[in-house]
Amino acid sequence: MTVTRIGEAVKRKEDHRFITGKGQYTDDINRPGQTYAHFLRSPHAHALVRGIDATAARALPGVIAVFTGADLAADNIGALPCGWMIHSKDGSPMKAPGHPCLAQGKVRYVGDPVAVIIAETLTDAKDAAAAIEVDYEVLPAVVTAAEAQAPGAALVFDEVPRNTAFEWEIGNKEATLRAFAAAAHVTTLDIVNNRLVPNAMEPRAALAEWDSGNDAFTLWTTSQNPHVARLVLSAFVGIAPEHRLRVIAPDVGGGFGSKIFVYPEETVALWASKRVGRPVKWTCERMEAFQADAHGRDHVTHAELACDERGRILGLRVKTLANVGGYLSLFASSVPTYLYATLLSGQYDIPAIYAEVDAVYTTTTPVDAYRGAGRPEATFVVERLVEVAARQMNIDPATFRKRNFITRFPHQTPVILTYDVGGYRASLDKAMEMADVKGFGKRRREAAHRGKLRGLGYSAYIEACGIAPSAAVGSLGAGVGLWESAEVRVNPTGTVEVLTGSHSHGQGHETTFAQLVSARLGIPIEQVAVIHGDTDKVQFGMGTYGSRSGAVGMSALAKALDKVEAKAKKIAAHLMEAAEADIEFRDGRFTVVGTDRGVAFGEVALAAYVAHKFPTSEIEPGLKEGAFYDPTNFTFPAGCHICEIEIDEDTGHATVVNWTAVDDIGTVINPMIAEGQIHGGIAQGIGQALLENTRYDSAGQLITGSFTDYTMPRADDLPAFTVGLTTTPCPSNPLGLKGCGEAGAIAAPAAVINAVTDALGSEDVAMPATSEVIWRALQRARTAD
Ligand code: MCN
Repeated sequence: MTVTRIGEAVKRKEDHRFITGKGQYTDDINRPGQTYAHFLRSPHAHALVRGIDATAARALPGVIAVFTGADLAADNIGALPCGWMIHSKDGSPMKAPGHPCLAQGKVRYVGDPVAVIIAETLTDAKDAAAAIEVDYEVLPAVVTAAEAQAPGAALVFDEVPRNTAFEWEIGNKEATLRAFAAAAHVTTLDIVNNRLVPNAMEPRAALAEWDSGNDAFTLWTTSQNPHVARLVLSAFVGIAPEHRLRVIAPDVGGGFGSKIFVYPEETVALWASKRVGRPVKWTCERMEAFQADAHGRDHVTHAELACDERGRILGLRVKTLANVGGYLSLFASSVPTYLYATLLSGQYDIPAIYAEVDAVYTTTTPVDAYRGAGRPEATFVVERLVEVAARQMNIDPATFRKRNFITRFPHQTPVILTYDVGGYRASLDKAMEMADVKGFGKRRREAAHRGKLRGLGYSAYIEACGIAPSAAVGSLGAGVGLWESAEVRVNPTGTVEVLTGSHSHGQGHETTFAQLVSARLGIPIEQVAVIHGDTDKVQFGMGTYGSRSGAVGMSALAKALDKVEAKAKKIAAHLMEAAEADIEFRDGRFTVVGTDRGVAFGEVALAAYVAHKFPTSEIEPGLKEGAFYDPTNFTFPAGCHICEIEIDEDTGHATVVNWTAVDDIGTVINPMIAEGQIHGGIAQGIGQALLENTRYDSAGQLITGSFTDYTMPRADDLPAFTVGLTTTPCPSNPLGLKGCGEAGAIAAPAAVINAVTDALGSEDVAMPATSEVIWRALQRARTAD
């Protein structure tokens, strides 16, 4: 039995069940009499659905029902909502015609669900899908945002001209124009931020059950935010009143943002469970997930940086086309706007910034949040511009960065955010020392002897985490702020249950939240259970994304613990017949200051319930407290990653040989978990930079639709990471925490590409910098020579 401390590398409590195969994922759960759902999906990127004939399918053995969009409409099941409202620069509201769960007359991407078959077995359901006749009138596909905006392009929605959902702007256009007019040097880059498929280890799944006796539903599902899912399914889609819908997100095997949204399949399974009067199970298959899970990134950006003759940044100008796919997914409007363009100041003191973002429909899978969501795209733009500008001006890239870092806090950027605290130079200096930048020249020369080109790249990233304080979100013009809830239930024996609205799907909350309780109450971590992911147990919560669970979820827990301690103190005072003001709580004991009298936390807990040695007219029995926490600002994790890469001159193959990450994530609860989070993010960032790409052909067919064509990073693609920390505690939450869950994915792509371009001596290389891309760059350079 161990009492843990904040800052201690406690091993993850949940890992015992995961590594012994005792985790309970949605697909592990089965209900008596359950049926199986299979979705018939569009083989076309863009087509009118003239008719669906399911007569033959319905007659096949094992088939219980076949439903189409018409059945949902007949039951008044609404479209999926389209997230935060964005207004275009002309003041008009974004054009979001809605996302039907099953096609209503038209399909808008390959994989768009057209019908669902409910059958006794999955095989029966799949066989029946082959027997459904769909009369499609195929329309031209539009795959890229530029193509979709071109005159004469096919319209994804008839009512959305130029396929443009919104044309948004941020910053000061005139001031930026003036900055560029005064510039001694302008750096220009055209950047493609490649589209990614999230590929969580566990695919999405749903098991829905309708209780006819109470007309109530239970949905087990792979959600990162079960309460928000319940709210959407109830208030927007209209499946059932909120109190008659229980959503349980049991163990979830990763999400990386892709499980925040309410998708068609989970919604249809829930609705269908009542229609067929039996539980309905659906588990996405891997290749199906490539088409059906929301993708990430897919920005095309024209970016310019204006500098004076000494390399001081004067202004930054950006025009980004964000491909949102066939429908506007739940957070798709906020990712390329509030989460992207507000971070375009990076770590730099930039006097003037102006950014324009067009969100464009195409006939591709919808695009939404994926680890970092907007912030990796912003970091990539800023860190590539800075790197290229430095090289063009013959200034050492580290010196260029230091010359432009923000050094005074709080710092108001020209793109709304107020950075509270930071130490950017300290992170860069520490990273340079840990990476032995001084010895790089020698390593480069040694590599050249082996026929390798060696390069070094920096990425000084910043992110806004702890999404999303009401105060800050209000100033961004969006209506909703996102707080978090926590309840601490102290049992009579002194053990504790924490109920949190955060959801752990790989981040180790069962350990870190328990660690906080153990440290605060002085009780062994083994005596603390963390309960999450069930709307019947936790009343409401906003869930996990935007690296918010530490900064917001644990702050709510800290607030609830304050209340527990305050009440326990009152009880302890009565137990020891002392004045409350004389009671001190430390290391799990309440003592009367200046005496040897004391009671353990457990004794107070017992007294709170069963041995009322206190007037219940004054103090209510029991020890259970709850809190909601709404932060006053985002947290701003920042740091510097340095990548060292070697390129084989003959094949173009790039090998990441060293990785140094110095991150400022404020106070650290559990360094082992935080490091693990940073490692995972770096792996994903390296994947984006070197390997992963989502490609459609001109007909809108996904040609990277499996792991055969879509290259995920593997262990042998990655070096051992060297991770260090600098710490500036966050002033806007009681624990001083900043998030760490996305940092690696935000920092890594720019560090890799900066290293590749350094090795090649070229200015630009597109992501992913595969062997072919690099080999071609080498050939071009040779031809130019
Ligand atoms: N932590 C800490 N000290 C800090 C900050 C955090 O010890 N200063 C701990 C926290 O207590 C928590 C973990 O580190 O146990 C991550 O905390 P935080 O940065 O607040 O992130 P969240 O818990 O909110 O997780 C969300 C984040 C996001 S947005 C994505 S995407 C992501 C990520 O976490 N998806 C993941 N990490 C993932 N890890 C796994 N295994 N699977 C995913 O899907």
